[in-house]
Amino acid sequence: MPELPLIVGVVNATPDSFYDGGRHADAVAHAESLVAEGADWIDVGGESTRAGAASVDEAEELRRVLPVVRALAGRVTVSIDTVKPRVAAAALAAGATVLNDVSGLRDPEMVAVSADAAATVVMHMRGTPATMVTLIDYQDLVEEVRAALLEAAARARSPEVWIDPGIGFAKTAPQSLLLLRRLDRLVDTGLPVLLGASRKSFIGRTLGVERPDDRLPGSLAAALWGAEAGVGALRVHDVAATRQALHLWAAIQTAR
Ligand code: HH2
Repeated sequence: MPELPLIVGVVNATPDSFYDGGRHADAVAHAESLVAEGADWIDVGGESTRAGAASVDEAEELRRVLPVVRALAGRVTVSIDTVKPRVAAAALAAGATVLNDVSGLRDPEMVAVSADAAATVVMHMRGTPATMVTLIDYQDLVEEVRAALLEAAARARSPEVWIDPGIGFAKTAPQSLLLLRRLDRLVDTGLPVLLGASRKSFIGRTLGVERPDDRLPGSLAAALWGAEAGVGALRVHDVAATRQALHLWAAIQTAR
């Protein structure tokens, strides 16, 4: 069997995430169900990164994420999706082992916290979720994203570092498509690549599918594309469906 990318189940303990905000009143139960569906890794976040999302204070973010981290720690890989060093530190102390920083270790305090993680995911973004929609002028998108990710990865102090193109973060829909087409330029760094395309707006803009609820087919296409390109992990909302798609992709490759 070809090596399958890890499936990272998204758990947003938030009321306002673009797809699942407020959908799962009990974030621990939702995380448990994603583990039961076969997630290899759970990514827990307590603050939405969607453009224009309200910011959340540290105490509230911790109140949202820590119960999920504690419930899963030791059973499955748990990452903490935050840009706040103190939230990251507390989640790592509570049993998360991976730091997922969508701002790509721009904060020196976060760099220090990464020393306490077994692995760090550095994602590419420009500005902040509040400003990123205007920061979309690139001379050479693919090479600039690659260079920025290598710089961010070099700052990490954890033994393992993942890079992530940050689909939809300071990128238009055509730019997100181009980054997907050129995933080879991230895979060829030799660093493991994490891809988060699940239910994102580039699918909606490309295909005219307005509601995130209706974007599962496009999400599965992006996941399989990523698998084919050699990414190491797929960050998805739909674990069972992604797993089925990946397993069929793998079965076809070994058919004889
Ligand atoms: N995407 C989102 C959040 N965190 N982290 C990484 N490493 N890669 C991603 O692509 C990524 C991420 C946005 O998706 P979601 O968590 O579903 O929504 P929201 O930020 O609104 O909570």
